[in-house]
Amino acid sequence: MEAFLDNCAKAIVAGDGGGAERLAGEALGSGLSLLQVIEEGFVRGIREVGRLWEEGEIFLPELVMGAEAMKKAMTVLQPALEGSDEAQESLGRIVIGTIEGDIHDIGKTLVATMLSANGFEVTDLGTDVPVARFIDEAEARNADCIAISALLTTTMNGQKRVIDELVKRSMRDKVKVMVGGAPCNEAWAKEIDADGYAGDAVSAVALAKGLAGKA
Ligand code: B1M
Repeated sequence: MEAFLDNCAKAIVAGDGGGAERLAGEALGSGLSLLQVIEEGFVRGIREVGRLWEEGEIFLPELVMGAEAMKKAMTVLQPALEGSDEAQESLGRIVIGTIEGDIHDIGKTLVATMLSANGFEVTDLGTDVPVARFIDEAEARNADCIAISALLTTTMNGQKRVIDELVKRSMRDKVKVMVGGAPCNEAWAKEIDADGYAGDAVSAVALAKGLAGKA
């Protein structure tokens, strides 16, 4: 198990898309927890890529290759995660996206997949989503919650702008707001008056259930 997870991480660090895809395929039929394979294998790898890049040990093309390998693995694993949905009663409607100016989507997509697999009706708006679009889509879909991902310190303030705009449109009491992404934390959520922060996909599901009163 340890060795398998190490190989998953190494494939991402090496930017080896073929290897990552193959290992993800092996994980499918192995009886291993797919979430564990993602978090302790592939995600560990992409975080290591980030660290190496930050420390100047690798360059942007290698960062991109690591991300591409990560996406290949997730493309294999995502349908299986979604497949854990057992046509349960909807726990609520969530509109999710990565805030404007930010194109990081791996974590956001994982959160969206897990929310959907756990019974929420999820509308994924993708990345680089303008503040107004979060609100327009939430209104159009009568969403219970807006979930905003931000991976950059330069874009996280957009999460606050969504909340400010909800207040301006007198919608704040109708829609919960949850935030997440690497630079965010509980203190930030409190500062911007969000309803909650989650640090990973599993706690995002727990938080969403709590906000929906279904914990
Ligand atoms: Co970028 N990048 N990147 N990047 N990148 C970071 C975020 C960075 C920390 C790297 C570093 O310096 N160590 C750094 C940000 C620094 C900062 O802001 N302080 C950075 C930078 C600077 C940049 C560029 C500016 C680089 C450049 O061009 N000079 C550029 C920005 C582009 C833009 O968005 N405008 C850029 C580009 C890229 C790539 C395109 C190469 C690629 C993204 C590919 C893609 O997403 N399609 C990329 C990657 C891969 C990373 C790192 C290495 C990994 C991100 C990732 O996918 N992690 C990242 C380093 C890091 O995060 N340590 C980095 C795996 C993922 C599963 O985790 O996204 O954290 P994460 O999601 C988690 C939790 O955060 C949480 O649950 C998820 C699952 O556990 N979560 C939520 C996430 N969203 C949530 C929402 C919720 C709840 C929980 O509710 C709403």
